[in-house]
Amino acid sequence: QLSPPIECLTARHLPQWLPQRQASAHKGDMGKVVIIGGAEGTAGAIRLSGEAALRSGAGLARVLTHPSNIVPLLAARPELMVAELTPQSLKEALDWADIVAIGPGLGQSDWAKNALEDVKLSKKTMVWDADALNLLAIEPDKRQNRVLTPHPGEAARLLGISVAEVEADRLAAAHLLVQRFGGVAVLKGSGTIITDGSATSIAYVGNPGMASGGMGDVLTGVVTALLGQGLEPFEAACAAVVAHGHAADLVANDHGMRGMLALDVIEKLRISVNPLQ
Ligand code: NPW
Ligand code: AMP
Ligand code: MG
Repeated sequence: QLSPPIECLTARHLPQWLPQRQASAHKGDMGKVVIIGGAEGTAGAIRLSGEAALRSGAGLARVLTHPSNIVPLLAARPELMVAELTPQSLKEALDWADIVAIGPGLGQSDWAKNALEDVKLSKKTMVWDADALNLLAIEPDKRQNRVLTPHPGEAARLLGISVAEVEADRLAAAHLLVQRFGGVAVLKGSGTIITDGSATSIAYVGNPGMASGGMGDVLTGVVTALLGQGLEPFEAACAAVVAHGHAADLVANDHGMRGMLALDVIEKLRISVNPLQ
């Protein structure tokens, strides 16, 4: 039996996923997203996800986080709505949101585990990253309403194999992630693979300048925002990976790769998520 072809994605694909906004667009239409994460000391991760969601066009972005992160986050990005992550705030936010992302900087404490248990009850479309994936590796489940964004280390934990085994056959690892956990898998790294188990794409964007802390937290925000703007999970994941990688390529064109920061990539998202039609 022949496998379906694997599509190779480049920045030229962006206009097909990211049409111009309608003149009548309003913030309630552009995606109400909630992003959950940021234990004590990792305000950075959740700030990067929240800011990337806004720079990718989310209409309204709420962040639920550790109380110590609230003031720094609001000072850095007043456009975000920030609140303490409690069972009550989470319940309200899950009712309000169109899309839910969880994991960046979340940690694996009981506080984190309880939040993930509550999120699991939601039928909203979700993005699981970072510590949400580490917790999923401990307590696996399968669901379709979810985009998973593991790096090879997280994929290895999810699959119970070594990083070397993931990297030896990235395509097989990505398919196995979907078989075991459902939904859409984004296996990050050079040549990011996106699959929903039937359609599969590989992204020819991005560069080794992205090998620095916080880059994946940015991708989480981009996927979440594009889901909020109505893209289907597989196309949102493809478009996000390409917009994110292309933004990093624009940074590299201007300044080179070494010393590239996640915030530099967010700055260039303003170009990559607004492709010329
Ligand atoms: P090694 O080191 O090569 O043996 P972890 P994390 C392995 C938050 N962050 N790409 C690698 O193996 C995140 O959101 C906060 C990547 C190592 O064992 C998370 O919540 C920031 N890894 C939390 O920190 C900025 C690869 O995987 C492990 C790999 C932990 O996330 C940083 C690393 O992964 C960060 O985003 C590959 N190609 N190949 C902030 N500013 O607040 C092998 N590995 O242990 O899950 O740690 O990704 O840093
Ligand atoms: P994380 O490890 O979660 O911070 O995610 C890292 C992000 O940077 C992912 O989107 C990776 O695909 C990307 N990235 C890291 N290193 C490279 C590389 N050498 N080439 C292309 N993309 C990379
Ligand atoms: Mg990460």
